[in-house]
Amino acid sequence: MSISLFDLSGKTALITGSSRGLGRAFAEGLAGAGARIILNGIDEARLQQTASEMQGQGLNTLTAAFDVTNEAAVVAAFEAFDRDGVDVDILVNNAGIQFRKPMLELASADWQRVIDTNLTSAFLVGREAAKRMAARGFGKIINVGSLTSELARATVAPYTVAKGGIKMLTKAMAAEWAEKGIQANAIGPGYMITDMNEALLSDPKFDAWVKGRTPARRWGRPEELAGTVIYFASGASDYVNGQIVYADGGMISVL
Ligand code: GCO
Repeated sequence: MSISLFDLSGKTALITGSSRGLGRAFAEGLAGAGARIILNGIDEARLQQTASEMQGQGLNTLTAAFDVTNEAAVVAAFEAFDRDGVDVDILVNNAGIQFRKPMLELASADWQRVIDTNLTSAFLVGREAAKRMAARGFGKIINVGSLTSELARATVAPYTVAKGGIKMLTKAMAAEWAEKGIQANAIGPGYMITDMNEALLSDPKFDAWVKGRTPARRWGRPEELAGTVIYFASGASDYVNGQIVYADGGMISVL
């Protein structure tokens, strides 16, 4: 097996929501495999900080600050890539927020905000990327799902619905875009050590539940997801489409 199957040299990867958390881990992993990285977020200063840190590690990193929930901003961002001669070969639809509240108390605006950020953005950015990937006959789209792509947990309904939608959007992308040379797949992270999960990590009862419910008996580290994303971004997965791989310490596989 040639290791070059996983070599991303000469490829450019756009990772949405990548100034921190899982998105940053995906960016660093793909950069480590040779890809040029375009970081995305809405906070330009934070993006620049992350880009400077990655450039300091010798990683080829650009930034593109735009709101992935704003269709006009997404279209404009890709038009700018076109003008600059930047081909997005790999797209990681990672942007996402969490909002924990029982549905009986949930405002529709909060519901909509989560759906827009965690699901609709993957369609908006995926569509613009796929238009250009199809013209070149090549593209890799990796959507970021969750354990909640399969199982529901109380108080995170909009997140769960969005992540379930991510799994099926991935299959819909495969249905329409595989013949155009695009492979669309998804990763389903387990309970990971991230800022988004700080409230859970600092709750002794929840921490104990995660460790008891996960066969690996621990939370995951963001950098542990890099291998799965590199696999889906590389030539190693050219005949894989519409799949979701759970990197979750085994949680989704056991009662
Ligand atoms: C929660 C967590 C989860 C994890 C992850 C699990 O409130 O249950 O935020 O949603 O972040 O998505 O796969």
